[in-house]
Amino acid sequence: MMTPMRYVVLVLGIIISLHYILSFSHEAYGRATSISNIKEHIVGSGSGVPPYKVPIPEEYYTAKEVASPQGRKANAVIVMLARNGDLNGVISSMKQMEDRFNKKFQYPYVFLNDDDFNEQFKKRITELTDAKVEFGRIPADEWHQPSWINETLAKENREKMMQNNVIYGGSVPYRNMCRFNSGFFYRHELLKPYKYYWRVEPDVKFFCDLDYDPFLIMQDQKKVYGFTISLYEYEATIPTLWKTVKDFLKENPGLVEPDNAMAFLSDDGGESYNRCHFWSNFEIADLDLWRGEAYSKFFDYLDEKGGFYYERWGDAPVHSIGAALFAKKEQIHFFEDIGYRHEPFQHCPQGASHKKGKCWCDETQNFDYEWYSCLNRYDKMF
Ligand SMILES: Nc1nc2c(ncn2[C@@H]2O[C@H](COP(=O)(O)OP(=O)(O)OP(=O)(O)O)[C@@H](O)[C@H]2O)c(=O)[nH]1
Ligand SMILES: *[C@@H]1O[C@H](CO)[C@@H](O)[C@H](O)[C@H]1NC(C)=O
Ligand SMILES: [Mg+2]
Repeated sequence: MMTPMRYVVLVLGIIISLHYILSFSHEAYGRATSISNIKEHIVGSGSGVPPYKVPIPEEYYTAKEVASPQGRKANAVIVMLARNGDLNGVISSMKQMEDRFNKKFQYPYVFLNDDDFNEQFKKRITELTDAKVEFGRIPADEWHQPSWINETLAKENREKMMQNNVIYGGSVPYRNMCRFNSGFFYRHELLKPYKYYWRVEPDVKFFCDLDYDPFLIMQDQKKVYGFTISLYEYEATIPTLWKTVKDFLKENPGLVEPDNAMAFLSDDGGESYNRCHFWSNFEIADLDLWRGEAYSKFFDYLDEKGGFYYERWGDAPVHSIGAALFAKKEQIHFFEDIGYRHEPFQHCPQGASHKKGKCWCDETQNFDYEWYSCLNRYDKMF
C-alpha cells in the first residue's frame, strides 16, 4: 500500500524528471531529445571495441631520438644493486634516468641482487625501457661475511655501534653491501663486457635533462671517476681505516699516482684523514680503475684487515680513497650539471647549467658549499 506521502513524492519526482527532459529540447543541436534518440546515444557502435582500444596509428609517433654525435657511444652500462622489496624505489629512479637521459642514449642496464629477482620485478623493470636489461645474482662468497672474520669480535663491535646509535651499525647485510660495492661489483660476470658505469640507487632524483653523453666525456677526456656530492664520513664507522691505508701505502710505495688527489683526503699531507669522500650512491666511473693492479691490491689488503665487518667501512670512503690516490686529480670529475638528490642531500646545478638542463630543483637548495660538504677541498686542488 502506498501512503499518501509516498504518492506525493512519486508525483513530484515525475514532474521534475519531465521538466528536465523537456528543458533539453531547448538546448543546442545534438542533445538527446527523445527516448529513442537517447537510445541511439547510449548503444555502442556494435564493433565490440571501445574507441580507446584502437591503437594510435604509427605515423603519429615521433622517431626515437638519438643524441650521440655521429652515432658514437661509449662501452658503458647503468648499474643498480637492489632487493625485490626495493622495486618501487628502483622504478622511480629508473624512470627518471630514462626520461632525463637514457631514452635518447639507450645504454643497457644491469641489476644485481644477492637473491634471485622475481618475475614481477623483472617485468616492471623491463617495461620501462627499450634498452637491454640484464638481471644478475651475486655469488654467495662475494656477498656474505668471510669465514675468516672472527664473528665473536664482529658481533661485539656491532653491539657497541648499536648502543652508540651509529647508522646501520648493527646491520650485517649493510656491511655485505658495502664490501660488495667496494670490491666485487666490477668483477661481476654481467659487468665484464663494460668499461664505464653509472651507479644508481632506489629513490633518488634526477632534476635536469642531460642532453650530452657523460660516458663520452669520461672516455674522451680520460676521466675515471665522476661525482655530484661529497661530504664527511662518520668517524665511528672508520676508526682504523686511515691507519690501514697508511700501512698499505708503506708496503706498496709504487702504486700511488704522483699527481694524486691526496689534498682532497688529507689536510696534513696524508698524516690524517679529513673524512672527505665522494658520495658513492651516485658514481659515473671507469670500471678499469677498480680492476687495475693498485686498487685490486688495495681492496684485498683492506678486506684482509676485516674492517668491513669489525668496523663499518663504507664503499664511499673506500672508493674515494682509491680514486684519489690511484688516479690523477684531473681525472676526477665533478658533474656540476647533473641535478641529483639522494636523501637528505642534493646537488642543484647553478646559473647557466640550471637553465641549460631545464632543472626543476630550487637553486638555493644546493649542498655544494654547505658546511658539511667537501667540495671546497676539491676546488682547492686546482
Ligand atoms: N640486493 C641487496 N641490495 C641491497 C641490500 N642492502 C642495500 N642494498 C642496495 O645497496 C644500495 C645502498 O643501500 P642503501 O640502503 O640505499 O644504503 P644508503 O644509501 O647508505 O642508505 P639509505 O639510502 O639512506 O638507506 C642500494 O642500491 C640498495 O638497494 C641487500 O641486502 N641486498
Ligand atoms: C675472537 O674475538 C674474541 C673477542 O675479541 C676473542 O676473545 C677471541 O680470542 C678471538 N678468537 C680468535 C680465534 O682470534
Ligand atoms: Mg641509498
